[in-house]
Amino acid sequence: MEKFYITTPIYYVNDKPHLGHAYTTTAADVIARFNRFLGKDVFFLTGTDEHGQKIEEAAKKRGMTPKEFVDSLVPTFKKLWEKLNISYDHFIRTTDPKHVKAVQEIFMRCYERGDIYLGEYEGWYCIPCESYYTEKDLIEGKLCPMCKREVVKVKEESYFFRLSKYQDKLLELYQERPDFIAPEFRRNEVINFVKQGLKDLSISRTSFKWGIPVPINDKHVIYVWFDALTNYLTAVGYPDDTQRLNRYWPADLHLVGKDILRFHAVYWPAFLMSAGLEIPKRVFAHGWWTVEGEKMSKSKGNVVDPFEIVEKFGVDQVRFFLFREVSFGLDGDFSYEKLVSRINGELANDLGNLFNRVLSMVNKYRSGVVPSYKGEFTELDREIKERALSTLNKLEDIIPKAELTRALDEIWQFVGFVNYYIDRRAPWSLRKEGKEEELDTVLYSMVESLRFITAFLYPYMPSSSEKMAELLSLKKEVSQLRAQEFRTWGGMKAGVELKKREILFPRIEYDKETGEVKLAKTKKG
Ligand code: ME8
Repeated sequence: MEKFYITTPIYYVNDKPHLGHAYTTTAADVIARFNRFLGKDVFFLTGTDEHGQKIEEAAKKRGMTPKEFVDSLVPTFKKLWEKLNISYDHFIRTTDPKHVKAVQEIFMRCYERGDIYLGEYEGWYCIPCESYYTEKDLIEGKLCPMCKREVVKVKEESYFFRLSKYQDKLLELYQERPDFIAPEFRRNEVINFVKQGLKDLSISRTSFKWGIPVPINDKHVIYVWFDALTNYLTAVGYPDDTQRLNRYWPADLHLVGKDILRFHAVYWPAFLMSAGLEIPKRVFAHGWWTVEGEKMSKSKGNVVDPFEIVEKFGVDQVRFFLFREVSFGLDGDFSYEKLVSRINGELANDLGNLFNRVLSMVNKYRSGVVPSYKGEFTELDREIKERALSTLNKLEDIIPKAELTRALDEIWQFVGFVNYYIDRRAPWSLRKEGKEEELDTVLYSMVESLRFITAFLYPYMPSSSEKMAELLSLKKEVSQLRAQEFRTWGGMKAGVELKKREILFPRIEYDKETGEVKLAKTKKG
């Protein structure tokens, strides 16, 4: 069985999870679910990044040990993933003893290769971003170029990784494997960055203790990024479980936000080359969300709390919105109005109404029982069939590449086509004209199309898809549906009794002043 190993970043455990975190993880979930649907052996990893200076400082402020502090924070992430219906296979923590061992092992491999040496680091460091900067990177000589907070001067003994040695090898990698970094414009950014020249990277610190000790010198702890990136190896058995490692490594897809692409597409492959390990197949960087035109920030008080929006609007409504509203890969803007408009317009009207129409017509003309297919009568009968099958082919091509918005467009075109098919084939007219055989084919085609839509939407909206499957009386749970059941038209069994209609996506009203969400008075869909 083909494998598919997909990862999210491991999140900084002391940041309260916000929409941005939910975004990366939900995207990974969509891709993981789709790959399971394709019949692959999926391993989907997420977790928490728990070492570093800022955690040590935050724990101290609270009078806790760093370990007590991080232990108290992990459950919030796990709760959020449950709420968002995230089907991860493993949750890794960088404080896991196995991980500590893996990081020390890879450090030593690079060291033995001659790629790590002791020196002195003098420069600037942003504690919240855990990133090093040179003087010229800074804004106004003192602010971090990423988060715009004040940086601190660091001067200390440090181990360095010979990143400069890997400059040409990295450029070769990007040339030989054009798919390694996506989207394309991000790939170009990375190539330009590397062409400007790479400096050796400081990979250890001595001024604090909360980290993984350098095995040959316990005055030093390993730089959090060297530590964090290694999680992708730890989770698949590195260094001891070679069977598991050979099964899953290299990772098929690292999904990250644009801010951490450099770590994944430059530093990470260099570390792996040095350690003699294979390079992941692809790193995809998505864009960032702003909120009503502004950067999300605690000080502005506009951080979107994923727990709250899921509670108010529904998990699938939020999941759908994230990939429908903004082309995955680009930056986008969140607003409550846009969310409500997608829910009412596309979920309640386009999709919800489609289910209602089909169920009520099968109910009216065939007492709720799926008729048998009597062959094609018109060009449209052929077209609906072809479109269902070709949509699946397209999804198969684009979802594994993380083109989540394009894939949803394809699905929505099919939803639109099914609505169009019903309007044009007008079952009510066929009834009037006494064309009962033709009516059977049209009703069957409508129901069979819903079966395809249920499967197509499963990765994006798993619990709604489950409800759709119940309405269609599909025997299997949606998570057990497999692409091979959708290779030919006709999987829906004749004689099956459909369930009564149910409102899949209620229309809602949102009061901007109070933040209250109500069901809309005129219910459609
Ligand atoms: O970077 N819009 O963790 P992190 C979209 N621990 N995505 C956003 C966002 C926004 N406004 N804000 C943040 C780390 N993100 C490291 C990772 S991996 C070996 C170590 C995304 O908790 C961001 O792009 O800061 C990134 O993918 C994830 O949230 C980062 O989370």
